[in-house]
Amino acid sequence: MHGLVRRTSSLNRDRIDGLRDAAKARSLPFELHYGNLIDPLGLQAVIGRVKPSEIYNLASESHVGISFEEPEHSTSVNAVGVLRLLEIMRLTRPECRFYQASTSELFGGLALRPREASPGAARSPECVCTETSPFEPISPYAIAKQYAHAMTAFYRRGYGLHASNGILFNHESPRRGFNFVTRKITATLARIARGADEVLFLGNLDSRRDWGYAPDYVRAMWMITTADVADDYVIATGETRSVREFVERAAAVAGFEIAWEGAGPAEAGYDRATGRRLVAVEPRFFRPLDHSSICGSAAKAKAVLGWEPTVGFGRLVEIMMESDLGRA
Ligand code: F7E
Repeated sequence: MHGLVRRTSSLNRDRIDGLRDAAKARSLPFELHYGNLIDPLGLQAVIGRVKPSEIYNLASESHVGISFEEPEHSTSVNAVGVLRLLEIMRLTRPECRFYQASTSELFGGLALRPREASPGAARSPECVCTETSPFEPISPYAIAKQYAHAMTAFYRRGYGLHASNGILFNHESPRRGFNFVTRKITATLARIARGADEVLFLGNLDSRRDWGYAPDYVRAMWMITTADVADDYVIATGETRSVREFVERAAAVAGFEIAWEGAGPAEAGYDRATGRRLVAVEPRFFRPLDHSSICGSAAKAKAVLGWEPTVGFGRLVEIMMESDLGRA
């Protein structure tokens, strides 16, 4: 097992620390190499040295919100970086299998189209996306990922490489970075419960996502890459929940019951028992463009690969919240 890591002035590898021991326990080699998707010569050198049989490209400027601030960097890494990898593979290691971390963000704009509400529905029906749904990216992140998605499919069709896209909806775990909304919620509420923080500041509370459990999705990546035939697959749970619901569930695990008051930027969440303000809305966490109601159908992954998620929304929130309460 080999990993590519970016050089940083301080080490930030705590999330992969366990991998070395896991590899050792299975008598597998484990080696990290410095590399960067914006440095093709470095990539070529590593691929030449390691001679991989499978490449999983999860490297990305992966924060959608930050991609609005750094659109060119996002494009260089998320779009052209993938072309660099594919071209090196084609020229030097065509027998290698390739997995591209594609994304549900490709469908973002579909959620902004007006849709017919079903009679009696409290809100518009969700847009259920499949492998044949049209792409409508609405962020620099997603526009770059669309290029990478198309290139991966092109190297498969045009050059016969075993190259697949996993169109993954949001996948979360205690290893999620702190500036993604799920982990921000669980880590901050855990600190609040332990008296080490006061208020959780969030953007759009009514934004909805199809949230699954990352280990289930990593299993899907492996199933996609080791399948006889390379192809593209949507990986999702099929249901959406709002940021607000995530907060309520996580707060309940930490022993709080949230009562919402106010509206828009003045809305806040209070602990029903003490009246203390625990959640507040902060306009800077809103994005110039965002979507809020797409979910995915993983029917093809189920039919062809036998993949299904094993952890639902409630258990996912518990796993993350319990982990952060333990850390705090
Ligand atoms: O935002 C809203 C925010 O940053 C989720 C990446 O892995 O999944 C992820 O992208 C929602 C958005 O993830 C805050 O506006 C409210 O509507 O956790 P997120 P994401 O943008 O969905 C996809 C599939 C990927 O491919 C990406 O790489 O939550 N939200 N308040 C907030 N979001 C953040 N980050 N922080 C807030 O305070």
